[in-house]
Amino acid sequence: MKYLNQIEDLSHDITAMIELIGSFGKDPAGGVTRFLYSTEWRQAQQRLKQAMSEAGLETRFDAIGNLFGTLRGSSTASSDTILSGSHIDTVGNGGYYDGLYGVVGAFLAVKYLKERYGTPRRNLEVVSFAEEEGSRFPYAFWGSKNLVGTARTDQVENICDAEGIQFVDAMRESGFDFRDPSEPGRKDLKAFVEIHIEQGSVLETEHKTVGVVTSIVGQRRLSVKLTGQTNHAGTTPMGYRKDTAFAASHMIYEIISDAKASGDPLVATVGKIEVRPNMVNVVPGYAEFSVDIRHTDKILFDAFTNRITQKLHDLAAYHGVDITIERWMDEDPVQMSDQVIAAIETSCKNLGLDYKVMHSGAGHDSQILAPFVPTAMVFVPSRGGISHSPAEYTEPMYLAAGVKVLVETLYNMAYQE
Ligand code: HGY
Ligand code: MN
Ligand code: MN
Repeated sequence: MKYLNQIEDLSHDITAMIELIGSFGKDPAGGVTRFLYSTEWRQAQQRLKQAMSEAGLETRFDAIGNLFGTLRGSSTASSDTILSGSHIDTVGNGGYYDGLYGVVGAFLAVKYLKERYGTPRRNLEVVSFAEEEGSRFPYAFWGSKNLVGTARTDQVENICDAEGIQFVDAMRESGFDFRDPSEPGRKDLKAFVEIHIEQGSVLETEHKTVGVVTSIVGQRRLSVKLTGQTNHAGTTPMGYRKDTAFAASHMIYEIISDAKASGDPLVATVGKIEVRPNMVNVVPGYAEFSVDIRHTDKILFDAFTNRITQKLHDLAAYHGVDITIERWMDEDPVQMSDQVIAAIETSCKNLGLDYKVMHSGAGHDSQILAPFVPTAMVFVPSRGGISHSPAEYTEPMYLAAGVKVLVETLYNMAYQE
């Protein structure tokens, strides 16, 4: 579609909108924190809804707080919908672009197509998923899992955040509630395309403008809890201790050493550690740490997970501490749709963009939709490969390139025969 090259520079609109919506949750020290069902989360969703309404899209929230903006198609016979979007929530003190770029990019792409080409044949829909990160509560992909119908009430009805606020209370105080479990997942979705920052350094290193994502890593998150014996740091001989800090550090050393020995693309991360009572002169009787494990290959993914799980139990026995291991996230590696991958590659070629076909080391809503809806992703470079950090940044020209690929792809999917 040639008009794209005449379209005024998208990058100004994209950066302005990311700044506008991204300001909800802006941390004075830099970075952004916009957790599910927080005040800043509600403000961001409401401001997005207003912008989508002003652009003439039909807007609505679903039961749990996913926001949709729809451009109705002309062929009333076909209730086919082409969906694009990403998540509005962030990690703690994260960046401006993770998730929000995909929401803003989808909105601006549909807005441009409406202004330039009017009513599409099929419905075009923008989604701002309520939550993807699993940052506030120990549950990830709450938004996209409710869209496809795999989220379950029992998974969240007894969880709370670090302040002890119940998930259900936070949801209802935001004006949302569980969806009707008897309601089936959407059947009208014919494709989902998500644009997202790469959050790694491959595109920048290889000087590529765009990435076309063919698969998304499997991802597991464990919460390991150790119970030993709280005791006096001065009067408890070393041989008499049930020291959970020592046990945890031994376990963490073994996990990371095994991951290093396993080699790429396996990654394992211990991002959260807590000991109690966390006093300088007390042997800690309780320790808790997180483990985030990812791999593209299911067999090797399972082998590593099983191996370190056994090792954790063996080390707990060696240190004389009790252990519980809760696996609160468990997503297999997922292949994207060949049909949608091909559509995105065609768009890149039509636009003369230098692209790379690649896998994603980060998790995304696309991995939740892919088993139900033909899905693929478009990456744009992250400066220095940095993400989940206030230093997260992508040059405006790359932001624009990603949106142009999306405009071209959505045009071919929604306006053509
Ligand atoms: O953790 C991830 O991969 C994603 O950013 N939620
Ligand atoms: Mn993301
Ligand atoms: Mn993220």
